[in-house]
Amino acid sequence: MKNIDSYSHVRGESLFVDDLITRQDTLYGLVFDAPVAHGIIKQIDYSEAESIEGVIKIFTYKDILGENQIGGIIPDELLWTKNEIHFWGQPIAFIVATSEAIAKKARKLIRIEIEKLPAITTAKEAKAKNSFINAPRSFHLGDTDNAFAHCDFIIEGETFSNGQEHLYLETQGCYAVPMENGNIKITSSTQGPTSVQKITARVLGVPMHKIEVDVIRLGGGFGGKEDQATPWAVMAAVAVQHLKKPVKFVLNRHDDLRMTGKRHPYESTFKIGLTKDLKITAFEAEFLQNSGAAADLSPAIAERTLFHATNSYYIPNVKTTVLSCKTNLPPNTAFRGFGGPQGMFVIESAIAKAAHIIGVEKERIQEANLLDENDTFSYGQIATQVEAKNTWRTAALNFKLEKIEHEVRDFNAQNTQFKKGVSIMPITFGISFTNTPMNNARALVHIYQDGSVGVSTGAVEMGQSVNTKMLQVAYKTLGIHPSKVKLETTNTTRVANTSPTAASSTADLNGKAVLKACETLISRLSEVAANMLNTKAGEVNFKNDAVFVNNKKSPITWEDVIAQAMLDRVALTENAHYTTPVIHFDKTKEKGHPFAYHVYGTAITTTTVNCLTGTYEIDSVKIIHDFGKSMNLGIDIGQVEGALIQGIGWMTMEEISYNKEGKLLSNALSTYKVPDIFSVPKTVEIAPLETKGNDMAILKSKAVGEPPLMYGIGAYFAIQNAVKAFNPNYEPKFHAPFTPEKVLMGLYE
Ligand code: MTE
Ligand code: LUZ
Ligand code: MOS
Repeated sequence: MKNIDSYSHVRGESLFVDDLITRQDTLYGLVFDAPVAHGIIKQIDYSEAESIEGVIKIFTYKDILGENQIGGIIPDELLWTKNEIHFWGQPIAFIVATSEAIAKKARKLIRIEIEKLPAITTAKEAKAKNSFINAPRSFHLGDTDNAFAHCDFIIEGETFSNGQEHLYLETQGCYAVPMENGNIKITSSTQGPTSVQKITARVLGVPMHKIEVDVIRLGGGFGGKEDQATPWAVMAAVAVQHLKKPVKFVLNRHDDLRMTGKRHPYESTFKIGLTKDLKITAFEAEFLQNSGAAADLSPAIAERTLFHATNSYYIPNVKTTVLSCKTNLPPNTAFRGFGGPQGMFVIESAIAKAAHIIGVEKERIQEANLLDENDTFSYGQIATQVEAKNTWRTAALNFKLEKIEHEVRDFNAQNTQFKKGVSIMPITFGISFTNTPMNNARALVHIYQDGSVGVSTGAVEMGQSVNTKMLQVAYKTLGIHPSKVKLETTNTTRVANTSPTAASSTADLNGKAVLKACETLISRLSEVAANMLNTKAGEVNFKNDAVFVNNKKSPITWEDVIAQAMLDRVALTENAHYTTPVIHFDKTKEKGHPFAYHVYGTAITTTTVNCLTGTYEIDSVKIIHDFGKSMNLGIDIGQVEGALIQGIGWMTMEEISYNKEGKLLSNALSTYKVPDIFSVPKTVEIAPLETKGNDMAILKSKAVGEPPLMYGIGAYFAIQNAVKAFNPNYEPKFHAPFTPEKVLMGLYE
């Protein structure tokens, strides 16, 4: 089954926000944003900008009829700021003009006077100044103090991992159109149509039913449109409310890079304790999350850092704390992995440092501590269907790890200018929104009277091919040809109160709802068919567009049954609601069973470092991944490849840079390097692990969107091993990304 979008994608026919046919009277929006990171607005003069022909109106906080509040988890973020500026790029006003060019011209004519205040740009500074988003969170397991007292080795250290720009190919954008009676229809490039609807209604001061949000598809989201697609849609909607004309607002790349939040940088400290047999008996970490100027999703992301702080290792005594530090950067936000990767980089760094000091290979410590069946995670969930050791051993065996390591040692013995390094990166990732109530979804399935089918869900297609998976669930359950099923746009009027497309859970949650709806339809249609064939409903089933009785093909087709159902006045529409069973979490105790299941895998990464220049190539990444029973291996392998490269980018080359004043310096693709075809590994091999799958995964096909990003962490340690092979004096540092500059300094320190 191919991705159902591939045909229109390669022909350039797929529709995105910017492709919509606009109404003749459409106006264009542009944000005027703060030119400093922290300060008090003394005065703004819009008069010159407003006087330009074609400028219709410049909107500010004064024009908000509802609440000037767009915060999701915590109400701490204004749509347009009033008099205080909290980050460089913070929206102050919204220019609406007859063209984008005119709006741009007007923006340059706005005069602003600001009293500058000192800006906090790092999490450490924020901590020193007691600047936090919310109270810290801590997870505890066992007794670390007691365990450290009995360790043979105790190693402490610190780590830094930088932010990461989402760089979705399609920038943020929306098109808001006035309908009758003050209703507004917004087409948005959002992962969270319901968030857009809810916050728009709040800011406009109207009930949610007045706002319809439609999402065709996204040219990538990667978490960057889970919360941060909302403000642009709300701004356009405020303008529509006042002007009663359609407003289009698609951010240009510079504005998008400057005004939106990114993956959170983390500064962390760790303390790890091991016994002589290399068992990790205690682990403590403090994670300083650079949250930016408002909460956004930071508290949830911080929480996931704690969930993944021990990766796929069993550590009996754990104490982890995360502090969401408030700084004067754009509010950082969801990014594939959602705080998990930042947590996992710290434990991997702790193990690497311990290995260096003890004088053993990192992989010996890793292997000695892999999770086993019935081990307890620090948050109290008992690990079941664990594949940590299985993926590790399968990778070592299938990819001939010993041979790889032998070849690397040989190579390093024979070469001085070039050195190779290998690393092994096991991963585990919990599947479910960690906020239990969010684990729900609905599907609305219509069978039309000609037998064709329309499926609506809360799932947003953003390149991960969730629509293809939904279509697979529908056609398989209904027993009809895939061409009979169409996936509708994601629309709040058809499927309401949805969770965002996120947490890798979209296919599971929405797929289960589709399954439920289709099963109900089939049981109803079985009665119709049984009547037609003078048999019992229990003996009827639907397959290959035909009706089968006791598995023998009858002369009756799918279309015949639908036609008869119409005559019998049988409902051909079904709406189903699914919630994940089993899961729960008690935040007062920080214990529970938050995840439906975990995904596992192991990657072996090999790199070659040029020890004259500090540049490096990733030779190969070989992965054994736990897909459960993949329902579409082509799509799932594509997800692993994409996530892996994105993870390698984060760990090796993507360097977000703000200056001391909080200005984004890496504000273009000339100053921010993302992986291209030349920097991807020369070989990528991904093999599925044979497992039983999990009943809470859709058709036993496990969630795949985020977990493989963390294979990219392996690249950091492979490069580090190559540096160690060249320079015996190198003191391992854990400061990502490991750019060629840092490699070069490491080679010659
Ligand atoms: N794949 C593509 N092509 N584009 C994306 O934006 N987002 C990722 C992942 N894969 C993304 C992607 C993220 S952050 C998540 S949470 C999942 O897809 C969401 O989709 P799923 O829940 O259907 O896996
Ligand atoms: N979003 C969210 C997420 O709101 N909750 C989560 O647990 C989550 N996990 C991963 C990615 N996005
Ligand atoms: Mo993904 S970070 O859950 O959008």
